Amino acid sequence: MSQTVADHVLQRLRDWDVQHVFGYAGDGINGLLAAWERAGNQPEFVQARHEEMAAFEAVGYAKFTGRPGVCAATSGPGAIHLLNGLYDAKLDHVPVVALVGQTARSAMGGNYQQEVDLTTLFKDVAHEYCEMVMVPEQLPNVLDRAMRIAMSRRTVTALIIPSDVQELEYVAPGHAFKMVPSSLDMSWSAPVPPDVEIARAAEVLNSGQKVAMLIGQGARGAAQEVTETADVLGAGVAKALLGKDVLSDELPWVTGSIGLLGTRPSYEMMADCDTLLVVGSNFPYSQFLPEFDQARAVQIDIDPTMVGLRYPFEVNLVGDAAATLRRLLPLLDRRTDRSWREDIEGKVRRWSEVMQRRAFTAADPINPELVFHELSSRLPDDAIVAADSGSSANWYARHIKLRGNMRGSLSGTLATMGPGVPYVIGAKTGNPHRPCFALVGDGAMQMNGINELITISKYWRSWADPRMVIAVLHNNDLNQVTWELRAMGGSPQFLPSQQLPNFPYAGYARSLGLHGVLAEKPEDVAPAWEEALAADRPCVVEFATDPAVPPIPPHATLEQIEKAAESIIRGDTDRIDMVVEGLRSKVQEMLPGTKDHPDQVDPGRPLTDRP
Ligand SMILES: Cc1ncc(C[n+]2csc(CCOP(=O)(O)OP(=O)(O)O)c2C)c(N)n1
Repeated sequence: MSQTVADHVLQRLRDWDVQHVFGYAGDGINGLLAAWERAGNQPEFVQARHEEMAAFEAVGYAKFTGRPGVCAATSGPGAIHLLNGLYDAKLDHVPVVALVGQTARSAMGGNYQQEVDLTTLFKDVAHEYCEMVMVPEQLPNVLDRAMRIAMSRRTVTALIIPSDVQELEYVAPGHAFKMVPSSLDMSWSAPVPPDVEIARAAEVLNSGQKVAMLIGQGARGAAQEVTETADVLGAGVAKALLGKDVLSDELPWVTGSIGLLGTRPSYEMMADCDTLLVVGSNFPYSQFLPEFDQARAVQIDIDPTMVGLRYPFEVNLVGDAAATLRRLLPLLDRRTDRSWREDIEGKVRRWSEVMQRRAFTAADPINPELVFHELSSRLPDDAIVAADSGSSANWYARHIKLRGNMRGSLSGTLATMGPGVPYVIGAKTGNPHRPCFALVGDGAMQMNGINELITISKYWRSWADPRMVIAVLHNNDLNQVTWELRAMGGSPQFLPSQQLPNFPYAGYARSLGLHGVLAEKPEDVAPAWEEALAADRPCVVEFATDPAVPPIPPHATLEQIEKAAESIIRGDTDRIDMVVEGLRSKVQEMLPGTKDHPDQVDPGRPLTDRP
């Protein structure tokens, strides 16, 4: 029986074992939609509320399954809507393939309805591969290349298929001049640097006494090798946010996140080390790495275009993290003096106590740090966690202890608002047995999360484990930016841009047939999590959190907090509690049991009393 081009596209996606396509309809892809109907919805078309959400869902799917995400949208407006999600994939190095429609060939160039120059529009986001299908014989070659390039370069590729081409009869490329046949098979190999380069790296790493390691998502699959290397070198390991789930946060020498959202032990380890080993990380903020002349440094990265950035590395090894570390390990000298590592472990212990105290510091009404602290110990072993951009990214970075098989991610590089809810929809689509958690601000919920709850209500009954928890930090404020305004310029809060209208998140979830819980006081936080975890369906937990709790960077000084306080005095409309909360959080780090008073800790003592 004859096939249309659209039938062939879906057939080829199935051949690539693509099981889901996240998308939204439109007449620019009507040919594909008709083919989907004929194909019995294989691969399954997962309908988002908005094409940007479809793209985020493809990114979440790819991040949490390791398989390429595929999304589809109509020509013109649908294709334009995909873009932000596609940039999120590109910047976080996630394989996503976009299939978009285009006006019919006969109308092209005629200023026709919905005609947008999609090749130019997608040329940046899909710069490694962006092709228009003009005749059937281009397939399967262009689709195979789109899949292969997205996977091998961990990037975005796009296929633009004009609407009339979708409905043409499919004709395979012939054994002839100017025909390009294609095949599916592909084997993966892990590059390893030459021995002589590995020996150069070993010389650098053996020369110092105080070794700091930084790992990112490129170290995924190398947890064992990273652990052994850190052990031999007596090193501590900091994690860039996208690599947070690579190594357990419960290991005593793991200092946790780094950067503005990072921990104090990571900050101090980088400030004091004499040697640096970076594995699979493109962490951009070099001010959180050692001073340029302070440490001898080695980098390992699989991508030759990404080495040598961020720090004056002496040796840049291009190779797979696990395979390269395995070659490196026999050349490394075991450090017999363990005092550097013991010092790091002590700082990690004390930081954990500080975080506990910060979580239990009083706020009005709920301290957001308490919300994350109470979730951390309750996360099931196979949990998948996504944080949105906003203050929740800070609390996710510092308070959530990922361990074992858990996975976690966020928009690490684009840092866009809005991926929290669609990421877990993508995660759940690919991992229907795993409980998923989205940690989202009220601004991000109002931007798009609320709408995507409708998508959850449409699909949740098909999930093997229906547990999906959407936690909303209801603070009526675009809080992260409010604090950035305060910290950077000491500028007062600009209410027309920062204040958010009220919305009943839990009530709205209930109206959709989901579970909804409202936590209004600190005592409600733990029971709210318990209720959400025990729910027989997806649940929105709305926490009435205090916008006055500052996401303080690890190196913030009391003077900087005072500067923020100044903005309030100069006209910031928020309560004077801002000053009090900021100072109080900082003071938690100075209390007995912290760096200055290591021996007098009482971690069990909740500091719930207000001054
Ligand atoms: C698409 C997009 N728009 C704007 C921003 C800038 N931005 C970063 S965080 C943030 C505030 C987020 O507010 P909310 O979701 O309420 O979380 P909160 O910080 O209050 O916890 C804004 C506006 C962004 N990163 N992405």
